[in-house]
Order: sequence, then structure tokens, then C-alpha cells
Amino acid sequence: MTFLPLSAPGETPLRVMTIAGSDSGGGAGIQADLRTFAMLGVHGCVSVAAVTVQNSLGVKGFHEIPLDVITGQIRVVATDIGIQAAKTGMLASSAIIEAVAETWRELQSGAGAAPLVVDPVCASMHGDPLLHPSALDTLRTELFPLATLVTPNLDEVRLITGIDVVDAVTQRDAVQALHALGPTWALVKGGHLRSSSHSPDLLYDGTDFYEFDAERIDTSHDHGAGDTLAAATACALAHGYSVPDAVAFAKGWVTECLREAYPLGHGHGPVSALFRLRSRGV
Ligand code: PXL
Repeated sequence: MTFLPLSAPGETPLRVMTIAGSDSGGGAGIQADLRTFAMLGVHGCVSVAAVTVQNSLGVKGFHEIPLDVITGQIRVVATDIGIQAAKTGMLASSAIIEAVAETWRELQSGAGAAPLVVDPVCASMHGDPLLHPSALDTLRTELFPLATLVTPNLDEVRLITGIDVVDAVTQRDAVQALHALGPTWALVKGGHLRSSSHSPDLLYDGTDFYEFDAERIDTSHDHGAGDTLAAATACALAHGYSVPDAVAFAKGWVTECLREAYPLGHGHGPVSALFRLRSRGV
């Protein structure tokens, strides 16, 4: 695959921020985002929204970071270092979503706003909750309208729209329902359509549908795949890619990360952005 352009030695790279949760097992969340950012040559900045107590077997609990600390991290970075794109992941509660949305509106309104990828993380792959159910409405009404792109998986699509995606027709219904909530673009990932040997993702901007039909990699080590897709998309958007081109790039990236996923602990292992080191001959 072709990678994103690198900055020259000593030159300030593009900056991308993740506003998300920490995974102590290092597979998903902020840790996955930062790995993808680094391997794609962007400088990663962070607003930690929650800290999970987690290993390969599941999420044992989490701690929410105080609202002023979450918004403070966004504000001080955006006003000094500057960011060319951001993504959100685990935001845990309605109050956190509201605070992040308010800060984003304040900092990024109008022309020159940085693109925002919203990965509406609701639960871990083990089904452990990462978002209070009462926060779904805040996600829909406060954050989705600010998003350049939303990237739910099929479980999240069901929670957010009530639509059970089982085939191409319901996938189309779902992407339209998501778009109606206000993001500029909506993506419905097909990776969890287990009957399919392919993994067709459907992207929609209110006018055109784009389908991305990458090879489906069959592995139980796919922890962090959704985070990695959203992180790579944010990096491509920071480089000025159009949304369809950014999603196509990110889909290729996560496919390679899935190909090199590895076992970890006694449960599910993570996708691996470290394949990028191999392709550089290290
Ligand atoms: O992959 C979704 C995700 C995002 N963020 C954190 C997580 C998980 C899944 O477990 O733990 C912190």
C-alpha cells in the first residue's frame, strides 16, 4: 500500500488529536490511536477522557477524567500546538460528550475548522459497556452534528439508529439514518457481517454512496480495529484527503493491521500497526 507523505527531518509534522479512553492492555483506545498516528508519521496529541482497567479478557472497570481536565487538554493543545484533525473514541458519559462538543464548537467553529472523526464507542468487543446508555441521546444530538465523519460498527449502529444491519439493504437504510443525525458523512462498517467473506463498508454524504470492499481478514485478534480505522482516517483528513479517499486509505491500513494482528494474554489480541516497521525493512 502507499503511505501518507512524511514531513522532512526537523520539520513540524501534522498534528492529530485523539479524545478517547486509555486501554491498560495497550490494544485499543488511545494506545491504538497513537500507534497508528506514529506509524503514519503524524504527531499525536491526546485528551484522555477515561482510563479503563483492562486486559485481553475484558474491561474490569473505568474511571472518568474530570470534565475540566478533558476540555483543558483539548484547549491548551489546540491553541498552542494546533491540530489539523481529531478523532473521538470512548467518551464514557453524557457529561463528557457535552463538554467535548462544547469545547470543539468553541475552538473549531467556522471556516478553517479541523475535520473531526467520531467513532461512537459504546462497548468493548467483549460486550463490556464503555458508554452509559443514557448518553446515546447526547451522542446523537451534540456530537454527531459536529462530525465530519461518524464510524460506528454494527452494534453501535443498532444502538444509535435502532436498525439491525443484516444485508446491503439494511446497511443502506442505516447509513441514511446516521447521516440524518447531522454528520457531514456517515460510514457503516460491514466488518461484523459475519456471513460475508468480504467486509463491505458503506459511506454516504446525503447524495452519493461509496462502497469499500476490502478483503476480510478472519482473525479473533481484532481488538482496536475500529479505533485504528478512525485514527488512520483522521490522519489522511489532516493531509487534506477527501473523505472517500481518506476512508479508502484507512481501510487499506486497517486491513494490513489485521493481517499482522497477534495473540496477547489469554483473550483477544490487538491489530498491529507495527507492520509499518516491517514494510520499511526494519
Ligand atoms: O475498541 C473500542 C475501544 C475504544 N477505547 C477503549 C476501549 C475499547 C475497547 O475495548 O477499551 C478505551
